[in-house]
Amino acid sequence: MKIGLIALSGVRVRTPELAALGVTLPQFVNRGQVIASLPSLGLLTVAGLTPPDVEVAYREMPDVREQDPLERFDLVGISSFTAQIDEAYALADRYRAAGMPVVLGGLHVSLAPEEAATHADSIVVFGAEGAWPRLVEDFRHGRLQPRYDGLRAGVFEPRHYARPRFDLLRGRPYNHMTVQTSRGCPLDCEFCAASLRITSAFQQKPVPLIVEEIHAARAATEQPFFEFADDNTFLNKKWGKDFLRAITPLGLSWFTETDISVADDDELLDLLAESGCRQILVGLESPGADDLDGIDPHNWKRKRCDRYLEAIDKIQGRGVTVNGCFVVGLDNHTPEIFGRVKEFVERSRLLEVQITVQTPFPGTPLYHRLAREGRLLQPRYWDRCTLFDVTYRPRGMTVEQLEEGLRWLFREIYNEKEYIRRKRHYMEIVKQRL
Ligand code: B12
Repeated sequence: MKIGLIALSGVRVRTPELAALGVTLPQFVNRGQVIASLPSLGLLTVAGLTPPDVEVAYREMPDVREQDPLERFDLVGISSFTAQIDEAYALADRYRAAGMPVVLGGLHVSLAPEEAATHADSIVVFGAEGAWPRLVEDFRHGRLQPRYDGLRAGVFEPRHYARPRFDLLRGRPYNHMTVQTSRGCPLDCEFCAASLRITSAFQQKPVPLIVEEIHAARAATEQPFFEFADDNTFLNKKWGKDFLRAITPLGLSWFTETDISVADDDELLDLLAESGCRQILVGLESPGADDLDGIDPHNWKRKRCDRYLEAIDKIQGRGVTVNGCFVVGLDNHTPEIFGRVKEFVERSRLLEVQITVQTPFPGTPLYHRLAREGRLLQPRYWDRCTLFDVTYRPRGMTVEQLEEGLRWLFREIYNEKEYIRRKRHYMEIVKQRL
């Protein structure tokens, strides 16, 4: 039996003016090309959970063209993010029309299962752990069920965990690798559409398993740069220190996503720098406390906001850069937000910045609220869930003001001159600390 696991890779933007701008902004494009090469860790995990006597093929399709011939498999598994779900459905329909049964799984399928079920022989909702091994056994015995619910907790326990099949990436021309160290995030921001939505509790992988995964990933790629595919790696400082001590001897270069509280702990920061961490991506979301009111149930980010500048200096002073993420179009934002973000970026000396537009991904609390308030622009706008396309009526400005403000910020922040200025500032901080 041969199972084909198909990843729709690459990045997506819909609004033509933004797409056009994207190709002319050097810093934005560079990062775009790097991230677009990341593999589907979801499908490598599914491959790891497949019984060893079943052959697995992993394929990446950056661009699905109708005329491309379909490779033959006994069973096809396709992963899903919202932005490319229509491409995933079209591909699933073609495989099924050619007589190959299809299983759909992943974030979008978990958030919109009824819709996904109309394009699949079976769907897997939540994690593949606890579902995929059962599904493969059922398929072998001719009793495939239309839906399998995977685990939302305990996914890293020995009886459910399987190491992702990094070996399937051998020969791939990219050296960026993803490894997941945790799943979920208790901050629970209203707009978040990441792994938090397929978990019922924050879960951390035992450190020895992460080290084994790193070795396996290294065996498949020469000198990989690691991106930890987490929502919030250093939530638990004690676990974080154990993890950093374990990976320091490995001599890695790496990146992860976490929250600003890493700056509270000097020992953690020192370990972070020693372990080869090059950059942490932090969701700052907005420069002012009032902007952040209500975005997470405990107003955690609102309470932290006043200390953002100090925290960024502290982290970057260790030689670890901060990629500060801002979301524009929050309910408390008015058109003056664009200028304030620009000003904050200048003051902060952040080396890298990510600006996105608030996006009501289906199934998130934000989606349900905006639907209730009648503010969604279209009933179904999944291909615009790119983080760069406006899909709802903002509260404090018009759709056009939000679109224009986003483009203005892109031009102001992602240009060579600005980047050089930020780099110079960053070097000053590093020198001060030496
Ligand atoms: C790495 C990454 C990428 C990579 C790799 C994509 C890929 N092919 O996997 C790249 C850079 C290409 C990418 C692109 C995009 N991304 Co991205 N990306 C991530 C990131 C950082 C990690 C994802 C990951 O590896 N998770 C770990 C794995 C193990 O989890 P998983 O995929 O959920 O898989 C588990 C289950 O879902 C399930 N499963 C998954 N697939 C399948 C398939 C089958 C058959 C089965 C049975 C089960 C199953 O089993 C797995 C194990 O339990 C997350 C943010 C984060 N911190 O999580 C954003 C994230 C997934 N990306 C996001 C977005 C918006 C995008 C883009 C639209 C950005 C853009 N404008 O282009 C594009 C999407 C284009 C596309 N091709 O789909 C959003 C998606 C939200 C959503 N609900 O759709 C996230 C959550 C970030 C965010 N800010 O919200 N991304």
